[in-house]
This record gives sequence, structure tokens and C-alpha cells, in this order.
Amino acid sequence: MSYNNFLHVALLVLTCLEAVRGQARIVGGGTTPIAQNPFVVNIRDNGGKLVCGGSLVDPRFVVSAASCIKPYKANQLTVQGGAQMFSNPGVRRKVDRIIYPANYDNVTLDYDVVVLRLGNELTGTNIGTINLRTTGVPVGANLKVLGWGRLSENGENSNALQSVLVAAISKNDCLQSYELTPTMFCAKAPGADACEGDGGGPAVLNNELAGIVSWGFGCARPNYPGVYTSVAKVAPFINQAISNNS
Ligand code: 4AZ
Repeated sequence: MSYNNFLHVALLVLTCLEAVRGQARIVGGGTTPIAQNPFVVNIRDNGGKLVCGGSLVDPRFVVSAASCIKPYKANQLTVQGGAQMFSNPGVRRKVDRIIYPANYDNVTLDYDVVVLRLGNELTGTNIGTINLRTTGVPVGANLKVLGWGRLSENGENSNALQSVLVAAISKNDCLQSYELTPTMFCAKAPGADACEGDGGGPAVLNNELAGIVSWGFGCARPNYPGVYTSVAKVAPFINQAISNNS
């Protein structure tokens, strides 16, 4: 989700002015096969528009970001797995329940995680689950971030699944840019970032779900890292949501 709607509009104007002198940056990833990332899913509304990314953590449960899902009711959402191309059929399931953590704060974005229960199990070719990371992300670790979101800050979504590597930075470094809560960590790489439409998607470390794309100011701006929900911090909520709703 955006840093702040008001600031966003104000700075969008600045960005447009700056675009004249070539400021706009690409997000800097590349196309990646779904076969190598069978846990990544996209979530779309009834009009077929990309709403968020997500990760399959159980055949019937997807982890995403609360900030991204909040405007929707369960019956407005469909999850697609097993497709590299957003426009392909893949395998699709309706969402039948949205489970928010009691701790989610829509102002600070503390605890930005949500669990979606699917109407039926999501299984098939190039579809699989990912395990949750239960320990913190070391500073300097390279995370693989996946999604079908914008290819540049004010650009279009990607039809092909994209992947990009970003390095985790220290909380102190990130506090230079933002206010952060204990469930957040930051990551960045030159010219590389998650962007709108990637929210809720996976940040992967050692084949485990380590982060959830949460927010940031713009995309791939040098002094504005991407902010992720720490899966280690919210794993107890995810596990309980699954066991309470199975
Ligand atoms: C979003 O709107 C979003 N550059 C996610 C991540 C970032 C920006 C926006 C970080 O879902």
C-alpha cells in the first residue's frame, strides 16, 4: 500500500515534474517461471483486476497483506495459482473467508498480514505450498520478491510473473526513511523494489516465506526502501488462523 495517500498525491505531482528530466525508475526485476515458484499466487477482483499477491501456505490457505485485502469482501476475490501469465487460466479458487489479526493497525500498518481461506483446495501443475520462516531475517540477506505488479512506479502491471532480489537492511538504517513497528523490516537494492500490485506477495529466503510485501514510498526510490511484514513475527497468527478455520 502507498506511504500515505495525501503525501502520495502531493509527491506524484513532483514526480510528474521530475519525469520531465528523466526521474522515473523501473522496478528492475526479470521474468521468472512459475514452476520455480509454485507457491506464489495472485488475487483478483470480480472484474479481473489484480488486487494483491499472495503465498500458498496450505492447500486451502493463502497469506497476503491486510492493507491490500481490506477494501474487499471475500466473495469479491479469486485466487489464481499455477500460471506464469496473469492472463492465463491457471487454477482459480474463490476466497470464502478473510481472517485478520486482531493486532492489525490500518494507520501504522503494524501486523500487516491476512489469511485467506479458499472455497476448495488449490492444487495442480506448478502449484505447491511454502513453509513459514520462524526466525528473523539477517541484515544483508538477499530476498527474492515475486509478483505481477507495476514494472515502474507509474507504469503498468506485468503479465508475466516477475522476480527481483533485494537485501535486508537494519532497522536503524530504515528509520532514516520511515517510522516502523516491530513487525516490519526493510529491504532494498539499486533500481529494484516491489511496487503497486505486489502488496501481499512473498519475499523468500532459503525457500521459506520470510516477508510479506507491505508498503513503501513510491517504488525503487534510492532513499525509500520497501517495507515487509516479518513472517517470523506473525507466524503464530498465521498458524492459529489456519488451525481455527480448518
Ligand atoms: C503496494 O501498493 C506497494 N515499493 C507495495 C510495496 C511498495 C509500494 C507499494 C514498496 O502494494
